[in-house]
Amino acid sequence: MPALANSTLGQLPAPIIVPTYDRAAIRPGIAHMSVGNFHRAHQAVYLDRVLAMPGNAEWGILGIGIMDDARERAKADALHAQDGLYTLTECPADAPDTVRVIGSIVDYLHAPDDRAATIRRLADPAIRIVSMTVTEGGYYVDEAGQFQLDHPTIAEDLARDVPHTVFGLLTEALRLRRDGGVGPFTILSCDNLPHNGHVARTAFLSWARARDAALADWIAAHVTFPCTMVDRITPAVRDADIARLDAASGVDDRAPVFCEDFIQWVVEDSFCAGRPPLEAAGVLFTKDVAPYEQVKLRMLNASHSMLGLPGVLMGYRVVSDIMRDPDVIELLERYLGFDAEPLLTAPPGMELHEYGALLLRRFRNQAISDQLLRIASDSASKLPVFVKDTATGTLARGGNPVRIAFLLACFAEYLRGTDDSGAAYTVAEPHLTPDDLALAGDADPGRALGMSVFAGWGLEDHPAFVALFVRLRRAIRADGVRPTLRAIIAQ
Ligand code: CS2
Repeated sequence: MPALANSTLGQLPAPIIVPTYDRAAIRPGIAHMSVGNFHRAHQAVYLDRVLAMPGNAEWGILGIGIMDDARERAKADALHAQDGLYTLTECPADAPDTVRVIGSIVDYLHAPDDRAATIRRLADPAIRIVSMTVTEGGYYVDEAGQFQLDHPTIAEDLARDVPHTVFGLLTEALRLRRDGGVGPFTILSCDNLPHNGHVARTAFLSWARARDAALADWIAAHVTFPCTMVDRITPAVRDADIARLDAASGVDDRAPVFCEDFIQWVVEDSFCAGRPPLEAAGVLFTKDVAPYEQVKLRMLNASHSMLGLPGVLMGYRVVSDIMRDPDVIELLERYLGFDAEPLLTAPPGMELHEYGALLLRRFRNQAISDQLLRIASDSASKLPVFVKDTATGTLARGGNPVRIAFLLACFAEYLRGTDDSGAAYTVAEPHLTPDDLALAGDADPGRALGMSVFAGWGLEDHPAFVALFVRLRRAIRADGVRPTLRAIIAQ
């Protein structure tokens, strides 16, 4: 098997699609902070398409790893060894997989190796956009829309000469750019958050203001923060997946990615230092991203939580398996049709019921085995983003809150770390505090609604909802998720 690198691109097995552009001529114009699998299956694909069109050589990607851990180190080593190349296996539901080598990441820095050098690199005038995928919980903006300056991670970072967080790295790079007369770059959030550009603006301006008010003023006046809606289901890649993907492709790739064939990116057209012609690569530019992101977060991502949290407790581990369960399909259809859709306004050209049907087809795709534990992970950050507005909206309009109460009850039970058959799984909840976990484990099942994840939901103002939540948690504990689900399904 050829090891993937620039020098072996010509020797790869025939069906593999390889970059046709001259990678040596490509220069980074976009820096991407935190190069996860999602970025590599999504934004990097759009840029790969842009680079294949003539005249766009200044829009390559400089990947930047920010986490100081062994996984990020290994990723940096793999991408360096492979000249930034990797295979992406796209898996349609009803056609053979396609393997393509993505060439848009032309350089990669592991920031913890030398953060001052990373900041200097971000001050290079050639970098005109800095995009980021740092997860829902990575913005440190609380339920009231305030940046958490007193969070230990942020407070420590503000005290450092050379900061570690994405906020500090970019702020210090913007200082160098201002002082050097270079001008700003656009900061482009690609995380699943409503108004992600506004959230990013709050986070960056708050960090900068706490560091240097004059610099914050300059950033506020010059940097733009477009909102985006991003979508492509991209499972986690475990060691067994690497072996499987490499055996199927015939390429020795240390960092392969796989995903569904669906892809969507809706972007607010507000770039302060230019942008690539992404519309020619399939990106939709619009003035108002909000309706697209609301629909995606409250339908797709919330449905995912609706599969992940009950599913893990029922013993399922992959989406394609749970999508064969008629009880779960009914739960999902009712959630979408009766809970989520009535509160949404479809963006132009979109019909909500069709969108919901397409989601179910995407989830049913047997060619990707997306992990329910991936989806369930960090639910403390995800539920406020994916489910809160549907919950508060349903309660406000006097709708039936039973499916939402069931989901929240499953979340509280999921935190115990064993499923209904007693099998243990790993609970990955980096944003829950020991106090939160104590509330979840309290003998009184209702106290779980006091966890920080539910701050600002106003659930305590709805005693009937609290009573329903308590009843469902007791039922799950006594009988398990399946009988509890069957009992509520017709309600
Ligand atoms: C998932 C998302 O992590 C999650 O909870 O819902 O990663 C989802 O797969 C993507 O947003 C799809 O675009």
